[in-house]
Amino acid sequence: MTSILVLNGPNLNLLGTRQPEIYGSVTLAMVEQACAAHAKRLGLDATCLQSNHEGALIDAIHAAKGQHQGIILNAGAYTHTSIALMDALISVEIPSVEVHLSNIHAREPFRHASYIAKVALGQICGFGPQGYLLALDALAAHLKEAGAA
Ligand code: CA2
Repeated sequence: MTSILVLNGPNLNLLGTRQPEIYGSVTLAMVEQACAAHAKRLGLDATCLQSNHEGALIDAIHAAKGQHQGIILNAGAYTHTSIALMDALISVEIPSVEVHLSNIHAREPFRHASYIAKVALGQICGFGPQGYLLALDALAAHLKEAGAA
């Protein structure tokens, strides 16, 4: 079965516990549950992982090769800093979609730039947890079009 890796980066384990005015009140466990259910509706399998460590995120991307056909990545603050994460995505050649809960372009200027956007199929931001489901839709359509699902 076509499998999607849903990868969340630093501090996203705190989702639903702090700063609800920016990130809402839904927990990461709820987001992951919604991803699994939506993937099933699309005939896909979703594996969800979260790490606060850049190297662990890179390892997860490397390990995705041959296991997952698509990656959904909310790299948190590493989005704006990590050439290493960008290089990892390039190296595995797995189509990816970048997700952010908040509209990073309506926030501080340092959040406007993304290394992930340079190598992802596209970026979805500002729709809260719904963004992950939109990303699943986008990857499902892309993989179908590419004959990979
Ligand atoms: O909007 C997003 O999804 C972000 O990736 C979230 C990152 C931020 O650095 C990016 O610029 C945009 C921060 C994640 C922090 O998550 C928390 C969630 C709840 C409470 C505290 C932090």
